[in-house]
Amino acid sequence: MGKRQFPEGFLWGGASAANQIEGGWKEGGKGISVPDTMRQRFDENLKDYNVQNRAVLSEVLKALETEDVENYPKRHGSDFYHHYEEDLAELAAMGFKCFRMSIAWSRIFPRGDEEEPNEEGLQFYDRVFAACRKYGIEPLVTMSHYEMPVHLALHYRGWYDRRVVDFFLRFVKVICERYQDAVKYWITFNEIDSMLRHPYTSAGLLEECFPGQNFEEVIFQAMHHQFVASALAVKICHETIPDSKVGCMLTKLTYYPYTCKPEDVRKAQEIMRSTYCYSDAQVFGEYPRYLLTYFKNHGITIHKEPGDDEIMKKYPVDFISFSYYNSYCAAEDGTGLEKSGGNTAVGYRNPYLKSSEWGWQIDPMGLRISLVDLYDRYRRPLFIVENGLGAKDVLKEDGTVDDPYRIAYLDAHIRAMLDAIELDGVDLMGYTTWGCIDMVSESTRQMSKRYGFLYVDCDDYGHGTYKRYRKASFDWYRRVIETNGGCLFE
Ligand code: BGP
Repeated sequence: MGKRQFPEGFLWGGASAANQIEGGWKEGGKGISVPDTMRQRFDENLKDYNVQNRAVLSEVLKALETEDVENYPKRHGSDFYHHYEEDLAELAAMGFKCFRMSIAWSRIFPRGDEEEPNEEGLQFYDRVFAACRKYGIEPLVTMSHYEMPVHLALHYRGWYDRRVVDFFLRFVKVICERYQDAVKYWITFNEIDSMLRHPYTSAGLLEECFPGQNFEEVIFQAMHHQFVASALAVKICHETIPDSKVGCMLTKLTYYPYTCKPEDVRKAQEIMRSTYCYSDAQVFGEYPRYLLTYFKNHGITIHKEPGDDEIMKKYPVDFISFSYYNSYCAAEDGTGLEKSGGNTAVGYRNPYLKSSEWGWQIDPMGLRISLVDLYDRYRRPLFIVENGLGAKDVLKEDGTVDDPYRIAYLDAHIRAMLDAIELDGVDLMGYTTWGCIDMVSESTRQMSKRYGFLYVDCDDYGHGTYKRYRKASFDWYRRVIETNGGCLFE
């Protein structure tokens, strides 16, 4: 093999989400969003691997009565709202080709059901995209990253209500038209599959709002609405921005059989299928037969409007994007096995792998396996839009942060990506590491679970100067991008 390098034009960069990075929760006419109502959970045992339990209505209502920012970390984020210019300059200094971000729905439609958008919110993103352009950074924009206006969750019961599809499409139309010259790459819903694991975050669904109903059926109904909305968002995007590329996004949950016992292998297959079914629907444009079988066996009935099937079929996605952090083990009978945590899911601990401080098992080979599985299944370009290591970094007195553990993690995953491209023939468009600037964690809402190349001086309660400091990984990643990955093989 000759000199090892990533393909020309590979989109190197980093990723973020408005609700975790922006702060400015009430500025510029922004409405209150679902994540603004989510309290910190530092007092809980975060290692009990049950960090994504379901939200409760009374807690949400309580949140709406308080201006407290300390205990509602998504309200302060990393204050990107006021730091975007310097942040993008720093990302450009690292050589970023691409920056994944989301547009907060509640900045554009504060309640979600207005007829007209909030001009001030639109202007904020005008400025962000202008800065991206200035630095030659291609934005990759998620239309919905766990951040619906809370009004839609409480007054319409979230994505269960069909009218929310129309509200969302109004938002999509507005942002596609407004940013047609600025944004070419789009993602419709972040981790669409996560709705089953955290229905309030993903779809504004609170169980108490559906008394007497089968809540799983409610979730699948909301999921159907997101499938239709996603397909129509692809349509709007393609019609408004002819050279645009639109992707779906899934949580890549990679499960291995705990042993070679056929029962364990079957169990792993079952779980893997249950994560693929959402991308199957968005790529093949129809419900996979095994999901329909599941509905039948569990008495789940989805209401479809006439034309929904045709819409899903007609507007599939252009690429498949996904998050990958770790792998899991599956066993038919888990008695006596130790659990391990991960990106919104739980599995059994793999004795061959090490874990992060949050118990997520580190597995670069699992990324290569995931890439091959996805590419063989879909034969469409893939985009890794989240990957990284959440760790407790220490800012030293001289303003430096040593994070060799992060460099080691990313190094190994990037090598696995290149193996997938060069040895396994996978078509990979790009790589945006998660949380390139430190931001509030999604699952634990901690600031101290850091992923970035830039350290943000802010603690779990939002106290600090919010000043940014380059970590050791900053220069390392700059070199990786500069050499198109080549420096890893020198
Ligand atoms: C994904 C989400 C991100 C993100 C990431 C890391 O599920 O799309 O929003 O935060 O996981 O998870 P955490 O922040 O919980 O460590």
